[in-house]
Amino acid sequence: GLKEIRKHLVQTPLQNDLEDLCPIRQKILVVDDSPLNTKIMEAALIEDYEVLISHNGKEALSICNSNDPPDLILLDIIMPEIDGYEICRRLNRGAKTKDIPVIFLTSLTAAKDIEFGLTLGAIDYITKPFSIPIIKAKIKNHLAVKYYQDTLKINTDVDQLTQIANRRRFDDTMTLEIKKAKRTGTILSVLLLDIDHFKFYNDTYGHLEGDTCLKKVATALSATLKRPKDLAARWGGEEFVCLLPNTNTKGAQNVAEALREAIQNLSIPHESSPVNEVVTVSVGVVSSNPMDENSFDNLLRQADEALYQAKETGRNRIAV
Ligand code: GH3
Ligand code: MG
Ligand code: MG
Ligand code: MG
Repeated sequence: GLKEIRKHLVQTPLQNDLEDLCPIRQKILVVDDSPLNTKIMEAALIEDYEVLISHNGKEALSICNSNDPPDLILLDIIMPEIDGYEICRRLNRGAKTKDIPVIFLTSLTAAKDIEFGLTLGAIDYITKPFSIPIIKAKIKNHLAVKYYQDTLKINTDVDQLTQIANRRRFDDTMTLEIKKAKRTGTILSVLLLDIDHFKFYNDTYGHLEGDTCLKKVATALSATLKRPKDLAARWGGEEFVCLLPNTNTKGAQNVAEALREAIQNLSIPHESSPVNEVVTVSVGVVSSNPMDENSFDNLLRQADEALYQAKETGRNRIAV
């Protein structure tokens, strides 16, 4: 899954060689109501992949919706209760599951069945009786593409240096959350954080130490946010932004103060800072008003104004 790849990307740069393209052990879910069929596939795949087995559609769907979804699904069509077509349809409808490749593995060999399976979004359709070596070769190719897609996805929404969300991911999430807040009549808050006198920090300790400091600050911000919907992102340079859905000004102030304190408690020495002997941040806080337009740009502009206030009134503090 994405988590595994992310870990790997941090450790080693991506290789171009196809053999090295899937350096992690990928996970395949085999769904078939016949235990004999799943045994055959498990035996064929277990050497190269982690194999999950499911004999019914409901269970298969819940595995795919878990926090540790498979990288590929081999899916039988004719099964009691939910059939393979319906499983494929539901996977494609779910935001979490729509990118999991599905290969149908079925005794339905009519052209219209094959066509139907493929129009539902399956990447391949294999008919029984099948050749194990051909299935293995197809799976390998499809998983290489999946790995490449996952890698691209991580690179588009994760900041390379700090490994937290990047600005693009923040923009997308914020756009969605503003809509949601309007629809549900809830308040969302945004925090804009800027490291105090970071230019002096670089001047004193060098850019490499500066980068290390940015990583520590980013990690601390992410770790300090408590709710699963909260998002910490790198806005650019030494500025960070936090999105707090369903959080009013009072709540946002508490979070901002907790973040400010968490950064100060990292105790990263900053001997040239006029504010404090350790690295600190200033934080601008803004909350949406259910009565207002609350455009993306408006909220960010207000957060920026609040941040400016925090800087002007002494730094290492929050302002609303
Ligand atoms: P203030 O308290 O007013 O925010 O002062 P400041 O020095 O932090 O503000 P300023 O915006 O003038 O400086 C930001 C510095 O952050 C300048 C730039 O060299 C540094 N910086 C931005 N991005 C990076 C980065 O990726 N790595 C490192 N090491 N430094 C960076
Ligand atoms: Mg069956
Ligand atoms: Mg700045
Ligand atoms: Mg700064």
